[in-house]
Amino acid sequence: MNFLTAGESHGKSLVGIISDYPSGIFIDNDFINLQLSRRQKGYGRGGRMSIENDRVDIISGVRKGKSTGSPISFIIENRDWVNWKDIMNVLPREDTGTKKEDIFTPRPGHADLTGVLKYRLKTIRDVIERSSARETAARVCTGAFAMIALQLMDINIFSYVERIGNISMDIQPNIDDSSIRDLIEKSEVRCPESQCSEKMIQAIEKAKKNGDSLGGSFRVIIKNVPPGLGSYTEWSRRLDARLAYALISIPAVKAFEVGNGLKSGSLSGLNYHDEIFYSKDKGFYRKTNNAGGIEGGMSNGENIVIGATMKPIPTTKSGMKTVNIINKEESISLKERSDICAVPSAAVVGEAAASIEILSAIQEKFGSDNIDEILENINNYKKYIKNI
Ligand code: EPS
Repeated sequence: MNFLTAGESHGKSLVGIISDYPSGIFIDNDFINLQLSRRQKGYGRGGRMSIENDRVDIISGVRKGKSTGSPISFIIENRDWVNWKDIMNVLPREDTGTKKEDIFTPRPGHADLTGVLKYRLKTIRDVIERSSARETAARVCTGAFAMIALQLMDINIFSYVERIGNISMDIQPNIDDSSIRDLIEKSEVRCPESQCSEKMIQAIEKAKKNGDSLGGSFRVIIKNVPPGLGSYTEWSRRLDARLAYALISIPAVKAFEVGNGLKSGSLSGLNYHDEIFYSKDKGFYRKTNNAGGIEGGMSNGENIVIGATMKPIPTTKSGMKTVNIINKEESISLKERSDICAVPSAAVVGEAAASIEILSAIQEKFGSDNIDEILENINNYKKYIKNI
């Protein structure tokens, strides 16, 4: 599947177009809306989230509840738009001359300065409307379509937050524990360890008091992926590289990891690599998963475990030193309403981004027109592997 998103943070709405989505899939609007609401949650979010109530409005590609194979298009309305109608007017009109419209003090760490230079824009407003992480609502919506398809293949995805600021989980949780997903969803920071969740919330509170912001790390787990998605044959087909692209493109994400990738450089080969075993009912399997379910750029049949680190949000209440782009005088950076910490939301976006890549890789291997055809091909492949 391919997709394109459009829309400004305070424009009328966000828009998405998905092409090459298989036909014959029942599209559950409630499920999509649930994913949109999960993205809106998380301790540390700013005032915008109490204005919005993100809901999908499907425009095409679905008839009588089922995908038809035609391009799917959807809209997510921005409720806040009513407060921005003049500033965001698409028709020619006079500048409002307000502080909200005429922004000249770029935030260190944001797209502000380079965006203005690159597109020859007169105000930073033109940059931040699109570079805003609000775009990720459209990505979560697209990802929800992918998840619906993946569920039919018994592939499921979840995420958790392992670090916020300098608070991190001491040990990795048991991702095969059936209660873990409940613990994650119950935590306001998507951390399965309750004491750690509390400490993370306190850290966010402290940052808020200091007019500061926080980043952190999250992990995305994808279970029951058949071996052989992606390929070692060409650089652009490597599944780990594609997942890296999907996660790094989430605003503010600065680092990506597959399994124990960050530690891999400090371990010896004998200690890092996952030994291979065989049993009649499991087939080929590993007892460890340092590779995060990907070897040679292909899924190997184990859980896919990927991680990403998000930098602290560049909009801070205190502001930072910057230069006014008009008079070139030293100044303090733009102070707009923003989040203090959005790592829990980024984790939900990570699930969506990974789902899109996994479904695309499934379609490459097993076909893309119709869901029944894809499921038949997967079953045949699984039978072949079992009887090998
Ligand atoms: C966001 C909407 C934005 C920000 C945030 C994410 O709304 P507003 O700018 O109106 O407060 O809360 O975006 C950023 C942190 C950013 O740097 O752009 C959302 O819907 O996720």
